[in-house]
Amino acid sequence: MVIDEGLRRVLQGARRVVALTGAGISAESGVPTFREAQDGVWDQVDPEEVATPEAFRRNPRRVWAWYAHRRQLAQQVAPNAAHRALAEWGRSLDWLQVVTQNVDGLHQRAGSGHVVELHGNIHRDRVFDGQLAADVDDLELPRFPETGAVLRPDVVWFGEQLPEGAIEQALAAVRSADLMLSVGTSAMVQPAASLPLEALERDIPVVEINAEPTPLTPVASWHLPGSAGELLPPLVRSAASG
Ligand code: BV8
Repeated sequence: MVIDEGLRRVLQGARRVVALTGAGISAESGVPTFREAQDGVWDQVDPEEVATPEAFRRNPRRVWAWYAHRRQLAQQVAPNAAHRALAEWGRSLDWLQVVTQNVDGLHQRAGSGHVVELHGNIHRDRVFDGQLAADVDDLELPRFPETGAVLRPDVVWFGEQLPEGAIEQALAAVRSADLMLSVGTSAMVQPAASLPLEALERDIPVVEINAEPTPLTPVASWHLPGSAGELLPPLVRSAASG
């Protein structure tokens, strides 16, 4: 990978970094992204149709089956070189704030100390505060022991607000950063996808690392095409060699 002189200078001068990450950073750990064909049993699933409160209201068992499957996958995989490179870089900077759209918890397992989970965490449950459809057979759904209330995965579905304070924390980090990365995200889901644009509006350089071009590519300061596991370690080494 060729790191041009301009990018090298920005990397070596960076002290406060924000890294926005998406499913692509976990791909090399073996976690399928939404955009790829779902693995095996879930190749018919359209996430925007299943990852919604309405889908859970109507068919909680099907939504739970998809999340239980993905939770098990996430428990079986390990962080990859990309997660580890961000954790390592964070130890030599004033700070590195990970802002992830992923729910797999792999950044924390890799040792990143500052992680904002914009879309929740698949390993946690919370009480479903909506109303299941009248004809739903709600037997065998996971329930909160003390009250018997139906549980749901503690993730953010399409059409739902992000966790309290998450986007504010992410924006605060972007506004005081001197460099922003966008790694392994299709840069389409809002409000996450607006964060790199906020950086660019403040003349904060944005480096995109992604396997394919995205709507961010034309405006990013640098676009490094390829896999996060291959591109992030040398990029962090170049930053640390300053
Ligand atoms: C909200 C958790 C307020 C659950 C997820 C119209 C216009 C604009 C916005 C909207 C609109 N209509 C509705 C909206 C709002 C909506 C939205 O943005 N929709 C999109 C589809 C247009 N957003 C919301 O609803 C959000 N809430 O806005 O609240 C509100 C309230 C009511 C009404 C309106 C607004 C909540 C969104 C959160 C949804 N939850 N995940 C779960 O995980 O099950 S989103 C989920 O999909 C991910 O978190 C991720 O953010 C998103 C995309 O998934 P993928 O594409 O797989 O992953 P990613 O984007 O990361 O892409 C992978 C990339 O990696 C690819 O580009 C690939 O090339 C690359 N790659 C692959 N391998 C590698 C790689 N790159 C590097 N290395 C590799 N090895």
